[in-house]
Amino acid sequence: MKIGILGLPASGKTTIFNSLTRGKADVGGFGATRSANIGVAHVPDERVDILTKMFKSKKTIYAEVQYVDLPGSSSGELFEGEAMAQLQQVDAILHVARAFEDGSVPHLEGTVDYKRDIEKVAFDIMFADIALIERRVDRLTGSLKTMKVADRDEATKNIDTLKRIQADLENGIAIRDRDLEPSEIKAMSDTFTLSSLPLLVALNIGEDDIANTQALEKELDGLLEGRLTGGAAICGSLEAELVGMSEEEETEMRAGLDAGEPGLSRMIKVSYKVLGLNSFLTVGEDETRAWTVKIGALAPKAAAVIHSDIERGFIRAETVAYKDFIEAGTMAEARNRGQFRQEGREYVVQDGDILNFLFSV
Ligand SMILES: Nc1nc2c(ncn2[C@@H]2O[C@H](COP(=O)(O)OP(=O)(O)OP(=O)(O)O)[C@@H](O)[C@H]2O)c(=O)[nH]1
Ligand SMILES: [Mg+2]
Repeated sequence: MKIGILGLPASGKTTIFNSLTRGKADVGGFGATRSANIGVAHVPDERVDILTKMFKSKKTIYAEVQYVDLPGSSSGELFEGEAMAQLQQVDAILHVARAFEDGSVPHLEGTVDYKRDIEKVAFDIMFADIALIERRVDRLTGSLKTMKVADRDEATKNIDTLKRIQADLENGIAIRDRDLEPSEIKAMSDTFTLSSLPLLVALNIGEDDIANTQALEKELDGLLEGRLTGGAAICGSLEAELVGMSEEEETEMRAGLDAGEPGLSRMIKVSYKVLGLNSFLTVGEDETRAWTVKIGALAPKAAAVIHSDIERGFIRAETVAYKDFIEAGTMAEARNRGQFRQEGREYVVQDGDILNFLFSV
């Protein structure tokens, strides 16, 4: 899973990217990020920590989310050059919206107003799509003349469909908010669009607002009514400070602030939910590990995440739900309780399943 970070100049994109990925990219504002920063965040997962201890695993590996901090332009143009090329590779967009007040950091619009900025970026995304679809329609229309008659009908239909989607975008309907009909999916298949991607918002709040986090997130949820959207409030400057600390120092500092669950953890969890992802777990002396699958994935698809050979030679999966395993305390007891199950190809993997695949190649 890969998430592209964008937002207005100096909204704190790189600051939040650094905290998510424990990176050290240059911050500064107004064009400080000239080329994309790419990094990986670990998905915090207490289950992985607990299982590591129980199995005395030598290694602990968390699920990962890749973040790309997109280069911006000082004029606030979001979709030019390298940024656009990077966006074609992402599974979701993360908009960093500035909510912190700081006189020493200028704002493109002169004032801090995250509602306005969230609306503007959502609008810009749709506006970019209108241009992308227009270009596609022009190209298709241009090629009609030289097309075989048999293909022309189909192409004409696709053009009409694209124009309909464009008209809806002009009326403020993002592609992620539509139920695409099969004909629409087909017409769109060669057209890259941005408003079809899930849209996440990280509200970059000031330190004064940390105590207000819950109320702000509630408000943010109200602003993000559309489908495939979600958000969290993060205090960029605090998180940036914490990245440099040891784990003990960090825990102590967070406890002192009464900030609750770190915004970064919530952000990653919201991303998981909006993208429709689950984690399954594998355990053993060598390693305890979390893996990412799409909700609804069948056992062989989950096996493929580990290795294509395991999917190819899939025989069956042995599984116990994390919760059941913890209650039972050992695999043997889970077996006694009938909670250690054998599942076949049609099994739909659940979040928190501890899985072992039997396969032969
Ligand atoms: N007070 C305060 N300052 C912040 C916060 N987050 C970022 N900043 C400051 O805002 C400035 C811009 O931060 P960056 O993270 O570089 O912002 P950016 O969006 O990546 O900027 P560009 O890549 O240049 O568009 C820096 O001086 C940061 O230190 C915050 O939560 N509070
Ligand atoms: Mg930056």
